[in-house]
Amino acid sequence: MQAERVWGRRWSENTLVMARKYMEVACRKQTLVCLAADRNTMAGLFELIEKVGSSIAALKTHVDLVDDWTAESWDRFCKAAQDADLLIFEDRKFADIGGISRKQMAGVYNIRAWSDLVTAHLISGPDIVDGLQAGWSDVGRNGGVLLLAQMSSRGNLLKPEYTSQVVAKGKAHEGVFGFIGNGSRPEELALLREAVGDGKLIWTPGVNLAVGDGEMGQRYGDPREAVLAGSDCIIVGSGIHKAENPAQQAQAYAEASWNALIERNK
Ligand code: 5BU
Repeated sequence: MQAERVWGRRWSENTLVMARKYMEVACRKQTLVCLAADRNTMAGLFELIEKVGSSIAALKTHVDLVDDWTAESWDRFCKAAQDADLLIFEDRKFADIGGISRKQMAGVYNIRAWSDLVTAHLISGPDIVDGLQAGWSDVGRNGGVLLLAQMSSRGNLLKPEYTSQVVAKGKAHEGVFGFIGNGSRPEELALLREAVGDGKLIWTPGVNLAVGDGEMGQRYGDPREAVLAGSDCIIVGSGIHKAENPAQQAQAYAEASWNALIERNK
């Protein structure tokens, strides 16, 4: 099977349903790109799926930044994402105690009903992962939590000591899909991969073909270098959605990430 061959130990050491689903989608579409779909209108979001859906494996959302959000239009948007063979990843960065996080998976946005993945800080302790998993169970669905082990933004407070505790606790938890690492610093990422081993995935924001500083403290590193340092998915936002030709750019990121995965395996 192609996914097993391409992903090697990442596949054999990771049996989480959602992790394997991602690895299969990535192989089918030959891309390790997650698009950060940071558009604030529903029309803008639909346009992104239509233009770049075939070059990406997952769609990362911030459901609370859409100006004209309605439950009905979001439902259609999620169906379009599923039809385009995309995992849906709500970057909600949950951080509360377990019981409240479970409730926050419901509410107006009802994140548990449509997300395949969510992000969480481990600042409140490991019960947050149980709370989020209970949220998906409440509606009979499966999902995976990505824990923030590092961040891409300048001056963030996720220092190495904190990172290693997140990794130690996260590695031991079945409900953890993987970790967010800093895509802008390959050397930090390589250390994270060493600590994580092969049993969990690492996804990385802070990636752009134009490396350097971004808006308001964002930092960018090169997609190929991020994958070679141990990233399993590059999260790219403005590099694609603000490009003059988003379809062409998405394909460039797809090729850079996929070729780097093949190179990593040699
Ligand atoms: P950009 O346009 O490629 O800079 O978008 C990056 C996206 O990744 C954006 O949606 C952020 O919320 C998200 N992000 C990040 O940039 N850095 C982090 O450490 C984390 C998430 Br966690």
